[in-house]
Amino acid sequence: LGNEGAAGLGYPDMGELWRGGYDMTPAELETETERLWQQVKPMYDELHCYARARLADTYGKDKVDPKGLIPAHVTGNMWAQSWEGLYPMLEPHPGAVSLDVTRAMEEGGWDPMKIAHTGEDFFTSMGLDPMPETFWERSMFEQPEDKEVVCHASAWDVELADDQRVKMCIRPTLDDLVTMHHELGHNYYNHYHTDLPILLQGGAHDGFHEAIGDAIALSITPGYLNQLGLIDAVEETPEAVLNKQMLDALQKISFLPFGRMIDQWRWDVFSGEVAPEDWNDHWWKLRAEYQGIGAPVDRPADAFDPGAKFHIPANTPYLRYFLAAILQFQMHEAMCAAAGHEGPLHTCSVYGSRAAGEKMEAVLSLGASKPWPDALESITGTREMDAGPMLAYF
Ligand code: X8Z
Ligand code: ZN
Repeated sequence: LGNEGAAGLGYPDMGELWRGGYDMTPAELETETERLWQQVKPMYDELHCYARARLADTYGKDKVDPKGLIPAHVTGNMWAQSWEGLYPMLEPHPGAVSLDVTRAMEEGGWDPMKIAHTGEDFFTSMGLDPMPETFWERSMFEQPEDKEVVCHASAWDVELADDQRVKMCIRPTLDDLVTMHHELGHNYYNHYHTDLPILLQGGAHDGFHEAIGDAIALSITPGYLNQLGLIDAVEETPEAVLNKQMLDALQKISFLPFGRMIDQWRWDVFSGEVAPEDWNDHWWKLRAEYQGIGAPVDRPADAFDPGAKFHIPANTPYLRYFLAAILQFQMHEAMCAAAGHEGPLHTCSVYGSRAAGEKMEAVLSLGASKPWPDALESITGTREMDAGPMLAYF
């Protein structure tokens, strides 16, 4: 059905339509995606190598092959898309620094409203507007008890008239604190491009929309967490730094091949290159090729495992998250430079920096009114997506 709609708009299939939104040809976008993936792949390979070795030590070589695929179910994430659940096992220097923010949040009474207000406070500390009053009245911050809802977090601009809302089932975890910033990133983009003509209300490309809140959340450093009272004062020992870098890697680096493969699979499905009877096998082939992840058990012929990932039944394109994973470090680096940060990138928090806020506002206000390289240039000074800052961060 999607392909029929795409054909009506003059595209060969829905994959080409999706790849058509990046100010370049669909084919160029494929090349660009592969270029970025090759830039970060060596870093992912190292993380994968370390993880599978430690997993093999823990569970035994008969369960995890130290030279093979990591079984999907041991990562602590339903889709093996990020591996922070493995942190306690992979912590390089056990006990060198306590990063158990989730426990502190549970004990410190971090309810959904406190998490939402902490998120907004970050943006306003940079001189950005507060969210409209209606945001607080009309959002869903908690899982309701009296009805079923889709808990996958989302941000909404109802009627494109600055009626900003989030729909989340916020729990007191570091993960949800970060996701709160992610969603607010969408709301802030919407808010700042609200005066543009409707066709120009959007991100410079969809990866920009996904990157804004994450770029802000990269400033949730140990120093900032300490300011929030969520961890003890941190000493920057090499061991403590390495532990924090491992936690970051398990969230950010582990995600890269997942972000890359989801739409590779859909591009192949929509183009008809893979027949319906091979859809599930192709899924696991790409999981192995990109992520080095294997199915926990043999999959039956009639399985449809992609259907378990929200964005597949929701028909939400996914390449945006791969691009955002890289772009957010470019934005972070640029905001840190504006804020006058000195020292390694991973120690930078732009909390309270108006100069960084101005950089951010410049991109947000452009919406989709200029080709994305112009928007990127306005914040970073470069017109190319580049994993350099991500590599520098790690
Ligand atoms: O779907 C999301 C956001 C909503 S746009 C919560 N994300 C992807 C996912 O959960 O799979 C954010 C990171 C990747
Ligand atoms: Zn998002």
